[in-house]
Amino acid sequence: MNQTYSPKETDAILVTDIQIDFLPGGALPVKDGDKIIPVLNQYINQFAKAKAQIIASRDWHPTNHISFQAQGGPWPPHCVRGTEGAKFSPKLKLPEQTVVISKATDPKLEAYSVFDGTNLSDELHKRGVRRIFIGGLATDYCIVNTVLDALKLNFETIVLMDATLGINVHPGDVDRAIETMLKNGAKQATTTDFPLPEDALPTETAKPDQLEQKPTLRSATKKKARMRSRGVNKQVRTERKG
Ligand code: VGL
Ligand code: ZN
Repeated sequence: MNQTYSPKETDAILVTDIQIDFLPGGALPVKDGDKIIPVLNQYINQFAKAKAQIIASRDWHPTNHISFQAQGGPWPPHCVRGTEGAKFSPKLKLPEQTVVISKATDPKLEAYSVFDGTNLSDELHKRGVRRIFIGGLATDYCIVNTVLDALKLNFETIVLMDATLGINVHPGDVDRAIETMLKNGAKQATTTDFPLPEDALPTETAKPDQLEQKPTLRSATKKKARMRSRGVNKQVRTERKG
């Protein structure tokens, strides 16, 4: 049987690096990277309804970052802080309360993990987070390194398998990254391991007594509106007639 995860307040969803440069057409595109955005949006919506913490990371390099080819690194320039390519995709729907974490900001240091050189751990502890669900880009860099750090810090760590994609510079990199995460204690989940979106509504709105009250409230509002538009006397006459 599938384990069902119900998001709660002590959970966090960490959405990694959904930035223009990592998407098709960008400076360092992940193939089909845009396809996971609607899936992420659906998870984000579900986690927001459950009042879980929403965290979004971004690769946020200075122009002379060590990971760029001009500095002897492996990558073309990408996600240079303040540029168009470093922006989150406009298709990603991040709620207002999202905590944004910028990473790999030191020119001299590569940092794939969102924990590396950031205040992510403090943010999570401050909010009482125990479980981290992670999705985004790229499985074989940011995600595997972040997941291994999360496990070391004793967070229960779940990879959202239908909302992550990798680069695969060497064929098999993504498969190896997944194997490494699982071997170190990460769990994996997909959309089907979560309650259907309509079941995930806050419990108050689903209480039968409140649903029964709804028609009453609605007719009371209508009555008031009629009284306002027609005047009290007319309203009284209408009611006598009825
Ligand atoms: C990443 C490649 C280059 C990542 C960052 O965070 O996944 N990958 N820079
Ligand atoms: Zn980078």
